[in-house]
Amino acid sequence: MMNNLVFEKRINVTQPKMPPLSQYLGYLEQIWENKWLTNNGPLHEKFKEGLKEYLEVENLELFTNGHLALEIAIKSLDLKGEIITTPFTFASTTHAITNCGLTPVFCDIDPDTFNIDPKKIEDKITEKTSAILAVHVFGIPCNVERISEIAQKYNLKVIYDAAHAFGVYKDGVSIGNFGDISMFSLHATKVFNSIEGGILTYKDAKLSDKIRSLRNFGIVGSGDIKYVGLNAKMNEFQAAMGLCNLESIDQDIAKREELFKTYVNSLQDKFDIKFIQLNGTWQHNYSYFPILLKNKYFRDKLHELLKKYNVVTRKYFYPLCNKFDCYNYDSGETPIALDISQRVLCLPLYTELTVENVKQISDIIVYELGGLYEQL
Ligand code: T4K
Repeated sequence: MMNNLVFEKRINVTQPKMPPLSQYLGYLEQIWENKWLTNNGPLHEKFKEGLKEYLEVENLELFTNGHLALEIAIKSLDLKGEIITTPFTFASTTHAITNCGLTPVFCDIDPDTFNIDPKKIEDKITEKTSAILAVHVFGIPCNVERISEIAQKYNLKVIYDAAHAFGVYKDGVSIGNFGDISMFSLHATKVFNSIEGGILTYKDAKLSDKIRSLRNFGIVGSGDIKYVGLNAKMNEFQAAMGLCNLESIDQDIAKREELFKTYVNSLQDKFDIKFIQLNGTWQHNYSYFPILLKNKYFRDKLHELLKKYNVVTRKYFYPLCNKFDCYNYDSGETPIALDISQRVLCLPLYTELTVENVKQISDIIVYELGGLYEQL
């Protein structure tokens, strides 16, 4: 234990980006003036336009959170039967499929990107398959070209859970432009937050009325109820936070990049630690800093040892979704995902962290892993 490196204040895996209070108060004054709190208010509309521009997409709607947005994406496409998906994700992805009355079929992942492995998708397709729900996990883009080819061949819809991928580009194209629909989460713990919040971006403009209706109890213009909808509307307080944070998003991502690269420089070639490999074909948002340890023993030990330094890491995503108590699927069918889930650890990464903090966390990791390797 290096007692001189213990943090006085706890460092969590993430911390929400907060704008200057005065900036948010300016929007609160507008809300007090407008007396319009939710249901497509003026800040909601302004935020929506700002996001369409920032994400470079034609069609976009806002939601109270990412999870309900994902359920609405599934409902809007009238999907039935089975959806092929990844088990290496947050519970939300699998729950959305199940809550919509469909069956998730788990496909293994690529060990380099942690995303669904397109080479294994075709084996999972049956006559009941209606869609692929892939996740750009940790903001790493899926193999969107190959997924699109498979979807066209078998006439499947493609939904991307882009909860982690706000601000990511693939070959110069903003990530929300792939597949039929993409969902972004604007939760407090994300690169870009509106307290809670979600976005759907989608290819077919004809879906707009249905998506808006599903978000508002299934009510259509005439006042009739056409769909079994939800209440998933974003309110004005959320939109205000989003508008504030949109002003600083490019600086926030640049700050994350600096911290991400500091981790890479401090940890590369140390004790076989592996991390996301950046390459020239995509632009990252530096949303998470997952590392892979040698095995589960080292991962769990390091997680516990770091707590003694007041550093709280997270085992995103462990256990796998196909190992949850509430489901009864065979996680043995996805051995690579199982292995990654047992070795992964996400280190703290957020805009208010300093380069010094990251160097300190890295020094602790190198020191403690050194101790663990010596005991081997
Ligand atoms: N799909 C994927 C792939 C997702 O990862 C998610 C959400 C979704 C869909 C659904 O999107 P949303 O419906 O959430 O928009 C967190 C988030 O709650 C969740 O949004 C996120 N993924 C998931 C990966 O992480 P927890 O259970 O780890 O959150 P919690 O409360 O433990 O917070 C994590 C850390 O953040 C804590 O150490 C403390 C810090 N924190 C958190 C909050 C809420 C703060 O400092 N301030 C805060 O206000 O799920």
